[in-house]
Amino acid sequence: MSTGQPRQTYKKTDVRELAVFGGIPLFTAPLHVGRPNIPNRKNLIARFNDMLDRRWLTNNGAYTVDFERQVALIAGTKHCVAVSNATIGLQLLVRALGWKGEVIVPSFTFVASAHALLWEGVTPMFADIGEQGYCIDPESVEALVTPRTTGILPVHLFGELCDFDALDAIARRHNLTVVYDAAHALGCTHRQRPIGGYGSAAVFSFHATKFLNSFEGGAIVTDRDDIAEQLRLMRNFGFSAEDTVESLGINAKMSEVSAAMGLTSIEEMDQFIAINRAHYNQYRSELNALPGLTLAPRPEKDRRNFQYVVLDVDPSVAGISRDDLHLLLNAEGVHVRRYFYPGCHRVEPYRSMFPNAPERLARTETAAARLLCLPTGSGISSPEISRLCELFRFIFANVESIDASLHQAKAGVARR
Ligand code: T4K
Repeated sequence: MSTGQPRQTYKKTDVRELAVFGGIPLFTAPLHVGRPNIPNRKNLIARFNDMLDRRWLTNNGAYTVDFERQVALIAGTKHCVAVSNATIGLQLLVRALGWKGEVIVPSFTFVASAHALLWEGVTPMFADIGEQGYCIDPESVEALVTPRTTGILPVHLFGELCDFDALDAIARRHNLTVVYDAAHALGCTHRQRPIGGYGSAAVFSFHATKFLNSFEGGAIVTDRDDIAEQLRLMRNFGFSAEDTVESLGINAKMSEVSAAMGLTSIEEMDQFIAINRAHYNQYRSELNALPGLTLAPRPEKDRRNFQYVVLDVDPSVAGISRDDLHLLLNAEGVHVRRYFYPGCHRVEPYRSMFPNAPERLARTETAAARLLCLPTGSGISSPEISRLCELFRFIFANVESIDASLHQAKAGVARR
C-alpha cells in the first residue's frame, strides 16, 4: 500500500551518514504528509464506467446529489451544497451572507481562508490563536470587532474544534454571522453531535490531501433553507430553470468524477480514520518520550479524524529547532510540512496590509515557528513510522554534534 520503502538493512550509526551531510537518504521513495487515501479501485472504476455509460458528467448529476445527501448525514445538517473546492465555497458564502467591510479570521490557517475573503472584497482581520491548541482565541476575536465587522470565520484547524459557545456569544452580542472553515474537520463531533450545524454554515474540503478526497472538491453544509437556496443558484450561474437566471452566479459545480471519488471514499471513511488514529497513537507513544516533542492529546469522548499528526517542537528543551528537523527529515526523503508557517499575516498581500500584525499575534508566531506535520494516512505503514521514529531517536541522541555540523555546513554555504 505504501510507497516510501525504507532500506531494510540501512541504519544510521554515525552523524555523517545523515543525508543532509551527504549520506544515503533513509527513504528512497519519499514520504508525504498529504498522500491521498485511495478508496477501493474496483468500486471507483465501476462508478466511472456507470457515469460514462449514462453520459452524465457534471451539472447536478446523480453522484453529486448522492454525495450531498451523504455529506449532510455526516455533518448532521439539513442541506449540503457540493462545490468544486472549499475556497470557492467560502467565497459563495461571503456573498450569500452579504459580508462586507471586515471579517475576523485566524492568521494561523491555510492562506485560502483569508484569500476567500479578500477576493470577495472583504478585509480579513487577523485574530490570534488561544492559549491551548491552535484554534482562534475568542478574546482576540472580540477585541477586533469594529462597526465595520460583519462576520467571523473561525477555522477548525487540524480538525481541532473552535470554542463554539464563546464565539456564538460574541456573534450574538455584536449581531454578526459565523461561518466555520471546517476544511480539516469532516466527521468530527462536539458533545457527541456532528459539527455541521454550528454557526450559519460550515465548509469542508475534499482536496486530494484531505483524509477523504474527491480529487478536488468542497461542500457547504447548513440548516438554513435561505442560504442553501442562494448557494445552489450561485454555483450554477444563477440558473433556477432552463432559461431563467435569477441572479449573479458563477461556475462552482462539482463534477461527477469528483462526486464518484467522494462517494467511494465515504464508504471507507471509518477505515481511513482508524488508520489515522493508529498512526497517531504510534507516533505519540514513540515520540512523546523525546525531550521537547509533544503531540497534542485528542478527546476521548468526541470523534476526530486524526488527519493531521501535529508535532510541537520546543527548541529550548529539544536542543534542536523545528526548522533544523524539517531540513534533516526532508533530506532523508520525509516531506514533513511546517503547516501553517509563517501565518497569513506574514505573506502577501497581508504582510503589506498589516505590517504591525506580528506584535499582536504572539501565539500565532510561536506556533508557526514550532509545529511540524508528520506523514500519516494509508500511504504510510506502521513499520515505516517505526523507522521514522528511530530516525528521530538517532537525531535526539546526537543533537549536539548535529547542531555543530549544521552550523558548520550553513556557515560554509554563507561563505560561498
Ligand atoms: N481552509 C483551510 C483551513 C484549508 O486547509 C484549505 C486547504 C482550504 C480552506 C481550501 O480548500 P480547497 O480550496 O483546497 O478545497 C494543500 C492543499 O492544496 C489544500 O487543499 C490544503 N488546504 C492545504 C492544507 O494543503 P499545499 O500547498 O500544502 O499542497 P501541496 O501541493 O504542497 O501538497 C501537500 C503534500 O501532499 C505534498 O507533500 C505532496 C502531497 N501530495 C499532494 C497532492 C495534491 C500527494 O502526495 N499527492 C497529491 O495528489 O496545499
